[in-house]
Order: sequence, then structure tokens, then C-alpha cells
Amino acid sequence: MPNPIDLSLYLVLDAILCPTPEQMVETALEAVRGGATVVQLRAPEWKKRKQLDAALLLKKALCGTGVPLIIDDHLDIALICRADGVHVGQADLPVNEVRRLMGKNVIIGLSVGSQEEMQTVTEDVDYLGIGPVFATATKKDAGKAIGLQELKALKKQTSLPVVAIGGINASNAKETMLTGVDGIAVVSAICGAASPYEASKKLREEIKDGD
Ligand code: TZP
Ligand code: MG
Repeated sequence: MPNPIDLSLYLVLDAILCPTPEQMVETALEAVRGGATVVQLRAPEWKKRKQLDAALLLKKALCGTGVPLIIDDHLDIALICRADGVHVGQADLPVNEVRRLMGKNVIIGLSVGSQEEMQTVTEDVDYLGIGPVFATATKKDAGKAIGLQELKALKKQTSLPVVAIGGINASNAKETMLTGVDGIAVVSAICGAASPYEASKKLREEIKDGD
């Protein structure tokens, strides 16, 4: 990985809450202005061409902000738009193949939700997304919430940076950070807010308190 990634406020864009590429860009830029440090494009509901359009627009919009763009699942889209990284889940391409295809300079994130899944972490992985910490309606197949104790236990088992995900919002961001994770990843708390800027600013304040 070229530089250590600041995972503190990780925005995962959502294809339902931001239904067009332009709305994704608007949400992302507002969130970055409010303090988001990473932006991920996650749009499994969209055809690939629409995902690519969004990726290209996002890459351009984030250029010069210092905020990395991560693409969920799609290595081809990440390569075309020269994204900073890719994020894969347990049912996606294996991380050794992702590394082989993407090269050494791309950030690779892996989702982990249990002790068993922790065994899939290899030297090819740059950071972990652990969750769902709390119940979430955003990802239907996210699985059962693991809770803060399990998050803490999983975090202890790795030396990799960890971002917590799933049901995190301004009311639980601080206690989540107190488990020792490096950041929080949110979808609805920012994409579903009336003002993604204000929502991000508020989350930033909570993160600071829990740091
Ligand atoms: N992975 C695990 S939970 C989740 C993803 C993408 C969705 C989190 O959404 P929200 O709205 O922040 O609960
Ligand atoms: Mg995936």
C-alpha cells in the first residue's frame, strides 16, 4: 500500500439512496467537505456501465481532495477509473487473485464478520471492514449483528487497520470507536441524511470524542 489509509470516516455510497451517478458525486463531495476520509462506490443494484459512469465521475470529483476512491467488488471498473483501491467480501474474488490482478499499489479491503472469516486474512489485505456491528436494513444479506464485544475481540486479532460497519450513526459512533477500531464506515447515516455535509460533520465530532 502506498500510504497508510485514513479510515476514520469511511463513506460507502449507496445506489438506492443516491440513485444517479451525479447524486453520488454530490453526496460524496458534501461528505468530504464535512470530513469523510474515504469514499467507496458500492452499487450492486446497477448495471456495470452505470457503475463505471459513477466511478469515472467520482474519480474526477475526488481528484485533489486526497480522499481515496475504493470500488466495491469490480476490479475492471477499478482499473478503468484508476481507483485507489478495491473492497471485496468473503464471496467475492479471493484476495490473492485481487492482488495479482491489481498490483502492489492498490489498496485492498476485505470484509470479515467472524473468527472463522478472520482466517481468510492474508498479507494481500491492507485493511479490514468488520461487521455488521449493529442491525442494518441497508444490506439485506449482511448477516447477524456481531455487537461491540465481538468487534473488539476481532480487532484484537489483527494488526491491520480496521473499519467498523453496519448500523453505525451519530448515536453509536463514539462507543464504536472506543473498541479501538481505526474508523467507522457508514451508508445510511450519510447517504440517507437531509444534509450529507452536516451528517458527516456530526460523525466527525463523535469520532474525535471516541478516539
Ligand atoms: N456491509 C456490511 S453492513 C453494510 C455493508 C455494506 C451496510 C451498512 O449500511 P448502514 O446504512 O451504514 O447500516
Ligand atoms: Mg462484495
